[in-house]
Amino acid sequence: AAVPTTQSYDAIIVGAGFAGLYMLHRLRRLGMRAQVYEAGSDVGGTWYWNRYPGARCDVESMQYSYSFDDALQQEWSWSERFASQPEILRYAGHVADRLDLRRDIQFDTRVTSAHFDAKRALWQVATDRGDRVTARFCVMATGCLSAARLPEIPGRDSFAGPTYHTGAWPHEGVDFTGRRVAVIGTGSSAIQAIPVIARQAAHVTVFQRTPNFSIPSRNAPMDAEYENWWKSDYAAHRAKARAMRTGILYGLNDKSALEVSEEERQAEYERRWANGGTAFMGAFSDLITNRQANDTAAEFVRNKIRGMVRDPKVAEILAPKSHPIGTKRICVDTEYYETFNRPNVALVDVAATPIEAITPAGVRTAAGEVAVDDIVFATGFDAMTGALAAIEIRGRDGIDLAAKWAEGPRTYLGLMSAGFPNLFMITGPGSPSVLSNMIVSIEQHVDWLTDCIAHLRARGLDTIEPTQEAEDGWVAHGNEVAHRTLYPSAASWYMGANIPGKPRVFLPYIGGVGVYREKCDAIAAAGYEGFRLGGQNQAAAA
Ligand code: NA7
Repeated sequence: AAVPTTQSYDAIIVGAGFAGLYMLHRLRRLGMRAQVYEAGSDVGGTWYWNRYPGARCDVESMQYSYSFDDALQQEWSWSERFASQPEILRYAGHVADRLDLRRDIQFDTRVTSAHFDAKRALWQVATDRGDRVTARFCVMATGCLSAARLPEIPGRDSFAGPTYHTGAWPHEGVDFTGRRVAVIGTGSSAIQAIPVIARQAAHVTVFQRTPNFSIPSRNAPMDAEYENWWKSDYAAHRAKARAMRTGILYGLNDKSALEVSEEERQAEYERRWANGGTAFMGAFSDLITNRQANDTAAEFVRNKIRGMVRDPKVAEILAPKSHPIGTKRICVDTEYYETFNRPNVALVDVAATPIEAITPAGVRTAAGEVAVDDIVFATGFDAMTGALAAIEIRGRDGIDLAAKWAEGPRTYLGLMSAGFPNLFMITGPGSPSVLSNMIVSIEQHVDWLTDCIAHLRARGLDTIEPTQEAEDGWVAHGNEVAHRTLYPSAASWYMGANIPGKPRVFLPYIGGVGVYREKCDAIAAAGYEGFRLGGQNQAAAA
């Protein structure tokens, strides 16, 4: 039997991470009634769930924060160059308190479906707690790396001991003292967690399928002078960051790696290696577009790995050779490679000897069984589309979003999909999202959406929806830009390659944060070009 709709709102926001929090704040300021549903018991999104040891942001803390409120950015102090998960979570909590956001957030609640009622131009939203509500607008602030994924390994659930996924870590923490631990995966999460677990556990066995390139973070307590430099002119620095390709302010060299001497090239890499962090990829302008240029950076890092890891056989297994550097998300670490010099750490090359099964006692590969007490799955996420696919989303004429996206996501600007009026995605597929400083991209989307909703209201309009033509054009453009780079050559989660059966489509927009913002702004300035705006009583809504 149908449960009656009990509440109506102007907007429903799904998720109370950095996107949902800021969206709520902005809609309130428009005088709208918005309700947020959040699966976790508190705010923070990614930083609420990913509590694994060593979890840390790979964007510098002075840049990984909201910029919309100067008092907020001035009063908050980060204790380290790269903030740890607990500190970022405290920050999210601080923002929620300061803006009094929690009173409009219902926690421990998952949205299960969202259906568009075309007659009334309203979204009907249902939750796993029995809520049945309606709203004119529905904003998916569901995150890009929020649907944790366990691999299909035979016997996976037969293991006798505890298992963990980095993206759903127990809140009380895990004590690995005296224990033998298996870590499956060597992506960003594993690379942060392994050194910390290895210092505590009796023994760690790392199961690596594909090695990754990682740059030392050179993390350190916050330098007071550096903090002051940012804060003394925060607005100007932020403005510069917003115009950058990644939304992160750091020095980009506009020279090609191939136009300089070997000496100059090595010096540039050395300087960036010593500085630490993802700014390494800014060493030359053509690292992600020219394979030969890329090879020089990749070989530099491989040589660093060979220098850090004492056993040459282990070093070769750790040195990535199958993908260009940067085409899988570049990792940032603290003593990752050095950890393999520890007597209590072993590396299993799963590419050579694949995992055959998980047994009650441990992990069995073609090379034999490794007995362990705990298994840590650092196996990643169903990126960018997984969280949306988990909700039954039906637009006009009952069309199902997952079905529409069966061959890969189709959006206009990564903000909306044709046939789904008033359904917005924050940092959706087709926007820079995971290729950028997420907070910069989140603020850009939320600001754009707020202006868009204000525009509709000012004109007495009810709906906005992209045209099929605009969407097709954007998808084609996104593919075209991606294929000008080396990215599609790697079997990465950017390509959907980590999920068996997921179509291979380059998910984020690679044209750059600054360029993308200009496009979005120009489209708005032209009266929301490529969108159809309608009113309930207007023929245009049909
Ligand atoms: P990632 O980057 O998707 O890494 C997942 C890792 O797990 C990666 O090394 C995978 O190897 C490995 N994996 C996945 N399935 C298996 C199986 N079946 N057997 C062996 N190894 C497997 O996820 P993270 O959580 O580290 O990082 C995600 C993002 O979060 C990160 O980029 C930051 O933005 C934050 P593969 O490469 O597929 O061979």
